[in-house]
Amino acid sequence: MEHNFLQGTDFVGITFWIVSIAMWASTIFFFYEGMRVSAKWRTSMVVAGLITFIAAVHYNYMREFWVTLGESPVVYRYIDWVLTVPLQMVEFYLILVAAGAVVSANSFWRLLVGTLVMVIGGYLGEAGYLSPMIGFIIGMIGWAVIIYEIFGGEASKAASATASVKSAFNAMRIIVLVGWAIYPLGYIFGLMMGSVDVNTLNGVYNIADFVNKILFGLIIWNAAVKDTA
Ligand SMILES: *C/C=C(C)/C=C/C=C(C)/C=C/C1=C(C)CCCC1(C)C
Repeated sequence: MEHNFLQGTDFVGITFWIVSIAMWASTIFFFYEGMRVSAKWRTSMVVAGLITFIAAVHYNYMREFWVTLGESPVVYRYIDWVLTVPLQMVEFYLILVAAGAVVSANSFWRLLVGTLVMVIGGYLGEAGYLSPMIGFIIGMIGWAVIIYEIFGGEASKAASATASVKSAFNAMRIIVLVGWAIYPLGYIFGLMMGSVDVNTLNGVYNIADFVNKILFGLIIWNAAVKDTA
């Protein structure tokens, strides 16, 4: 029987469904909780909710694309990332400001340019405009710029801050270093092993998005609630 509904054997399709619903639920949670934290955290909570909201909309399309065609929803995935990854840098910047760090606009622009190079490099490699290897190298350069900036550069110096702001800042650094590392792994095992493995690629990306958007928002929420109390 031909139909376009999710099959119980389509495990990657199941992750698309779970992540899409989790993104909607987290969005409601972040917006709602944002109303009860202290004023200086509200923008951060709104941005966390915008990130999961943008992802939720794209996951609805990606899920249908995958279930119907069984192919990688490359364009939707990267439109999502080109919006949400820079927003995460905005979030990082907001935490720094809340932490009392003096961060120049230049530092913020370096973070932003790093994310764009990373995402555009990945897209060109995945969509076939460049070889997967060249796209990967460009993407890694962008990521390296971000890592340098938040571990060694100006944005690494969170000055006077409460314990909860400091722990939020550290957790965000770990997200960018460890949580984000899941994506290049998906790219390597999905695209660079001689043949394209769409299941590995999308399954790994879906798990990574769950960690880096929802867990990321929960870290900020946790700091905001503790700091408010
Ligand atoms: C919400 C979406 C997020 C946080 C997406 C993050 C994406 C990356 C960290 C992608 C990284 C990549 C490289 C470092 C190398 C080239 C391939 C990419 C684009 C997968």
